[in-house]
Amino acid sequence: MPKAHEEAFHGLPEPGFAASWAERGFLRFQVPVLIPRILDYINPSFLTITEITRTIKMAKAIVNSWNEFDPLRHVIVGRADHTCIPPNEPATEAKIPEDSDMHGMWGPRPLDTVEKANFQLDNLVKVLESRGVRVDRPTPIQWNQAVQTPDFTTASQFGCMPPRDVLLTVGKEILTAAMSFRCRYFEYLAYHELMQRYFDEDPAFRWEQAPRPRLSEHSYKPGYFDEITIEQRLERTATLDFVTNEHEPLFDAADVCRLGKDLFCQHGLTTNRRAMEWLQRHFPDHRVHAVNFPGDPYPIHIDATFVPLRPGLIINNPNRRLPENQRKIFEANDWEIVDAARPYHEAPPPLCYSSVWLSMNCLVLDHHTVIVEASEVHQMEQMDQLGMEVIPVEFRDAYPFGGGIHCATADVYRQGDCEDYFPNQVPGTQVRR
Ligand code: DAV
Repeated sequence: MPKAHEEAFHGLPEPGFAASWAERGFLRFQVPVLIPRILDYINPSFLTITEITRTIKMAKAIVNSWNEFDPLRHVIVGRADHTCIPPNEPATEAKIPEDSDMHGMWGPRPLDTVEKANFQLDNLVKVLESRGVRVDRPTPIQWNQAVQTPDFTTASQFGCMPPRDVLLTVGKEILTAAMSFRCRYFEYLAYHELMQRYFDEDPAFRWEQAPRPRLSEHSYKPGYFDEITIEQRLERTATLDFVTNEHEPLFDAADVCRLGKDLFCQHGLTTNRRAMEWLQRHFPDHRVHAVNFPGDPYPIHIDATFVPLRPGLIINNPNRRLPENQRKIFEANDWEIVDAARPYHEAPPPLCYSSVWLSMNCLVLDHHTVIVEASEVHQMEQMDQLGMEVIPVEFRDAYPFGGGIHCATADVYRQGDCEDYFPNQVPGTQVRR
């Protein structure tokens, strides 16, 4: 654990030690966190008792994030340690190139690649901290362990580089997703210590878990990944035919785009309709929408496809455009959807499961600032034209471990409340009409 985090971690209040809490914890940890948050919320020209009370309440909050773009104050950044290439399983198809040494192999990734990925992840942490964002890290477990449940076995697990896939932050809640990959069944354990800490520090934090799926053979379409042409794959995904069926609710957190009161969920390989119905019942004050993006032969996660930069502005992958009928709700509320810039690279790095479109998998720090992968010159230029300050960060060595800069992070705290950005609802996308 790098020195700065170790210190921050050990400086936290421990329950039951009131004296040391007051002396060490509050002064060393809480005060530096609270003062900027209090200042954020104070508008000196309109101080009323209600506002002061609200300010103090918000200042105590550790967990709060309603969207993808409000000012980021606290985030989790993943780690590459012990990451494995999992064996084949029904939900996935290991996309290892034919001519690679690792073709047909699974198990721990080579150590030098782990070190390179961790170097870039640690650098991302430094950049975030230099911008005043507090950063927490997961505790990796030995992912090279087999898993056996009453319904399935898998010979290895995956890793905890992409917290975005498993943790869905909605307001004061962090929800562990019901993921469809067997190798990811216990991934949430890497975040257990952090969740416990947020639970102790923040009286309003809701620590939640979606129904644990069974992931038996009944949840998948047999033969889905058998040899077929890309055209046939595109036909299938356009007609909402995915490897996961509707047997039980399944979703990855990275399929959910959070825009205040509205949650836009990508229906694809990793998220089904039943999960959207579950999310709608679980978040009764939200409106859950189903979206899909024809043009993607492997639709996994919305964050290299449909990426909001600020209220009213989204970049959309030009190979995976949102269909006309699903755009209406954005048009009716004056949101602009622009084509994202082309990726700089023609191929992803070796042993990477994601596409070149990680170019648009950026992390928005606030309505005017965004972190983009440093070699993605076209995407950086477009961001600049769209009025964003761009912070370039090298990240391609981390891609094979589970994705880009957005994937590698999960929100803990963004300043701001739940806004209604879509007061004009249009039929066509809502899960409940
Ligand atoms: O385009 O391969 C990657 C998204 C990872 N969260 C893609 C999607």
